[in-house]
Amino acid sequence: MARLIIVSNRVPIPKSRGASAGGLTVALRDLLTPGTMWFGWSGRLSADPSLQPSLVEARGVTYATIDLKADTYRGFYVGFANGALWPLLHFRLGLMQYRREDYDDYLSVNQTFAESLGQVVQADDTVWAHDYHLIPFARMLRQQGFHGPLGFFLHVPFVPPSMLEAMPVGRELVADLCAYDLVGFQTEEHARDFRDCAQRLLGATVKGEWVRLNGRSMRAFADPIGIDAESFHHDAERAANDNLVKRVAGSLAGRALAIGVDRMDYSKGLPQRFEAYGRLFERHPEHRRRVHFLQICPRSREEVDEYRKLRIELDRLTGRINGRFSEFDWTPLRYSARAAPRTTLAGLYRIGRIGLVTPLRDGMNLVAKEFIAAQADEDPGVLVLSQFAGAAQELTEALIVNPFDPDAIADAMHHALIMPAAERKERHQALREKVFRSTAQAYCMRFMEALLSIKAQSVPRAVA
Ligand code: GDG
Repeated sequence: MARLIIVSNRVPIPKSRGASAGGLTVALRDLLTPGTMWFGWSGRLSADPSLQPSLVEARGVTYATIDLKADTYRGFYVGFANGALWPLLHFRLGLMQYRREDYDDYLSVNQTFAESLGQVVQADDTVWAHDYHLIPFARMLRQQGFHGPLGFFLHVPFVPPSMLEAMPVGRELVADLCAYDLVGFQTEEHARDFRDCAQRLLGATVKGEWVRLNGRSMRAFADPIGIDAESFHHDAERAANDNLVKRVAGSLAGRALAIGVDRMDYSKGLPQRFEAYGRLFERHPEHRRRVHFLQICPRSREEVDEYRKLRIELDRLTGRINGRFSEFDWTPLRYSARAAPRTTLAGLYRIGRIGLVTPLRDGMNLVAKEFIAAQADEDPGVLVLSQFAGAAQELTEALIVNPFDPDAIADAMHHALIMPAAERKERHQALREKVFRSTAQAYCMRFMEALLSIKAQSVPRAVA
């Protein structure tokens, strides 16, 4: 029977019935029908791991995982994927730390994935791999003899040729992406940048969304990811009874809440956002004592030096802002490195008068969409959104800001705080419609349709 096999670095094996699902599981939920397989790393390291995946079944879905070797994993994950690729793809060349041995480990883990999946994949399966950890995977799975449809979705941005050239193995990465049949990007800009790289760096022929290289064609298209807006909206409504949400609402004592929710990552523009919040009180002192900013930023990737440095920087900035503006009965900035339960998060967005989403660069940014979905239609909050989040391509009725300009963010916060209810509702109505239309389900369906329609065409496929 034809199966879909999803491949990602980590595999979200459901732990218990009530456990809350992670990002990718929520996005792909509609595809997790009985018979589907999800393949990837178990999260365990061992000295001599087996290539034979261990299988766990939950609700008809098979979760197939393998262990990895500790030193190879470090080079793959900490070294190449997050020490070189992540900064590159977020336009941070200065943070890119490329080492040949890390790239070798990256290739080696991809090879292990391909060989292991090669043991269980069947000729009529369809394979969909996710994210920057798995760029060479298609080429290697092909070498295992798999000829079925092979798709890939890049959750993070892509870069233009002039930037990709700084990566010593940039050409190899683009060529490896071309080994997929279909590559999805969050925005048209990212898809175009990839096609430009294929053309400029490899001499590929590009026609529309099709790229032809060495006699074979693949398609690179935009497929913006979404959320399950309906259920998130209901979660937010129900969360009015959540104890933590009630406590936070009570603690505001009538002040407006500005809320930010981000993994603690340097791409999210957190220092600039904190700086901007201080500027708000300098430029618009009438808001002193009238607003609280709550930033939730669970720690992330602390094995990578740059993330540890960010934490120290945020601690320092929080101290500085609170030291400068606090009064005995008002602390302007609350910042927590602990993760909040998902329902609590939904409830907190809902009581937010401002949603602050100001990444310096972001594939999409689901927080922007969650903030919109959580709002009460009759009294909605205002989204302040970075022009460099993929979400800004769709959510044009938000207050769009340049995240490198703290004064601009401060002015947008001021604008949001004084915005008349009629304008808030009008903007919200337009945003809500988009978030409820461009859902996770729509994202999955678009991708699967595109992938399966490529399969239906003859091989080799012509561009002309
Ligand atoms: C990558 C791309 C792209 C955050 N804090 C808590 C928490 N979260 C949840 C949010 C949201 C998710 O994590 C973060 O998603 P983002 O899209 O904002 O960002 P990345 O993690 O960087 O994701 C990004 C995404 O992939 C999908 O393609 O949009 O551009 O970088 O859902 O709500 N969830 C809970 N507690 C927290 O404290 N429960």
